[in-house]
Amino acid sequence: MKFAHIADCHLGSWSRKPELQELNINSFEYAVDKSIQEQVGFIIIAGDFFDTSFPTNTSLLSRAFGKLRELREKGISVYVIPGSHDFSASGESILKVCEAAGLCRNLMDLTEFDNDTMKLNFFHDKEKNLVITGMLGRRLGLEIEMLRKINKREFERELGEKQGLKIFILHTAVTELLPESTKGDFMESISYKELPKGFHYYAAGHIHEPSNLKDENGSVYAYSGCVFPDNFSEMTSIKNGSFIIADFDEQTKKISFKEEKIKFKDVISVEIKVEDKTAKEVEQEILDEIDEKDLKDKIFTLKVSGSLKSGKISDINFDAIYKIIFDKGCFSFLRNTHGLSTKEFEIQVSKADSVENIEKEIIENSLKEFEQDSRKEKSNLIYTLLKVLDKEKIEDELKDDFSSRLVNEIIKSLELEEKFK
Ligand SMILES: [Mn+2]
Repeated sequence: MKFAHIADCHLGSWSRKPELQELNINSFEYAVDKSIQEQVGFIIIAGDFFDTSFPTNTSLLSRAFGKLRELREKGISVYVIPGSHDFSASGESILKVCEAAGLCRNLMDLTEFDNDTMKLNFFHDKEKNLVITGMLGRRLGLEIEMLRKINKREFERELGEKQGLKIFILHTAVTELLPESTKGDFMESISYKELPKGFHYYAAGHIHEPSNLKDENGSVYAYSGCVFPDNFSEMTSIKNGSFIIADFDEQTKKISFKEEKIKFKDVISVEIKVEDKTAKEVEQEILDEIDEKDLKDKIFTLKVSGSLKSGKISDINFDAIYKIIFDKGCFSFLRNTHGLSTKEFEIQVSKADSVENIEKEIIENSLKEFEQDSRKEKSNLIYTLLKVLDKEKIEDELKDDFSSRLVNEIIKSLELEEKFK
């Protein structure tokens, strides 16, 4: 039985870069087409299928749904779990809509969780001789606590009684599979050794770089990688997307798999450190770098960081730089100057490279004066509220409906149901 393992599609991401948003969805379509070609029996999407729990871009949605429909018509099942991005505390999300339309099976409902206990049920696809379950991803790695609450002995016993290909889907950071680039960053993670045993394949999402390991029983733990880099730093480090085609041998009960690259464009990256240079010198250095490069049809990333000796950041003529880049036929240009400051105006410029990291920095700084114990509690509260209040009103949704949806999500997220009965 062949199957595809896809994760972190983040459909709807790159909303300010339409050409990259298009490549992002192309990448997902490519992964599906390739899976059909490979005659897989089913496809796993291990979280962050969409970039938000309620995407509103209808052309994007119809393309995504169109692909899912194609799969259904070919008898290829799709199993999904929500990830940290398309998770919603109320369970209301686009994935629910997909499932109701019969386009995928959202395994989130296999989880029975309250604060003390955690029970995970199995889904049995008899036709495909498949036993599958999954644990959704939540923000800040909150799902790790849930994973640790599974009664493993009971769960493994139940699993042992079942026949067929056994798969566990997760959207969480596995310690042994963290990429080099995240070492040193604080990231909640769980060792693969702590996960319930007995599955043939652990289909993981959340870490966008592909990696895998095999344990002593031959079980495979794998990140398929994202289908397309999701931000500036991933564009410079990961550069292209990937997914996995796996094959389960019914006789030997062994899994073999190969990583499929998804690449439509080359990425060229330049990084300039400006220490002890004037704005004009930096501008010239950028121009010299560009001059040497063949940017035709490429994605070009430019990172400028450090503190200028003299001159203002605005003295660097980025308009002229843009023009030259696009005259060279560049497909998409990404610039990162967050780490650039000037000695003339010492402004605190965040070195964080994503909105999430900037939020994190601000929150951590503001919590410094609190005791260690209450800090964790307060930061959980802030992140929960941030996540819920991040929602936007859906087109045509009435104001009242929107606000009551928000209030309900807050009550649910903060577990205040008792008080608002
Ligand atoms: Mn992701």
